[in-house]
Amino acid sequence: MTFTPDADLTSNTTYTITISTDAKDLADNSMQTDHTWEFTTEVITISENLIQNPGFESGTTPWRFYTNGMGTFMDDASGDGSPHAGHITISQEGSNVQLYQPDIVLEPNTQYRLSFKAYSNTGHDVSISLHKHGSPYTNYGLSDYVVDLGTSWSEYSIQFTTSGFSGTVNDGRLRFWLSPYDAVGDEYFIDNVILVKV
Ligand SMILES: [Ca+2]
Ligand SMILES: [Ca+2]
Repeated sequence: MTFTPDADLTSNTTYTITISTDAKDLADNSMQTDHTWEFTTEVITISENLIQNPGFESGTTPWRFYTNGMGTFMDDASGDGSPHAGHITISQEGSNVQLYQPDIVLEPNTQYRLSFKAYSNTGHDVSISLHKHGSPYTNYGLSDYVVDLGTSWSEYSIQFTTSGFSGTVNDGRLRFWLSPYDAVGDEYFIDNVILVKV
């Protein structure tokens, strides 16, 4: 006998199945008593992306670009298989050039995986940090991790364990740091930024 539910079952839930005495065998004999058993579905943890607007498909918010040189940040470039990507153009080098997203909620001493797609027109690189958004900018477990970008879309993945805080925080800043790698005329493209608990 095969039972096909109308809707998907919910994870981590106990279901009870009853075959009542209405059930009959091929010779038309009813069962003498109801037969009941139960089972529990598996626990499935769906890791939620902690990054807002991860593919730059809804404008540039809440991403922020800062440079003490000169440059622009827009969502006017094509992504890798999507209409938009984050697009930074450098018109004057700076010593502090960063694309970041604040207000990231993080649990202490927990494994996370950051992945993203990126390239630059010169293959110039970027480094990634995750730190407290405000002073004293405490590092939260990912510090100046250098990613060797190429000149066409590639996907990068970094696994790390949070540190530097003891209770859940909501003030993480994920930072793509372009100096000292950037140069005048550089264009950087970033898309599909995904930060999940592992
Ligand atoms: Ca995109
Ligand atoms: Ca490179």
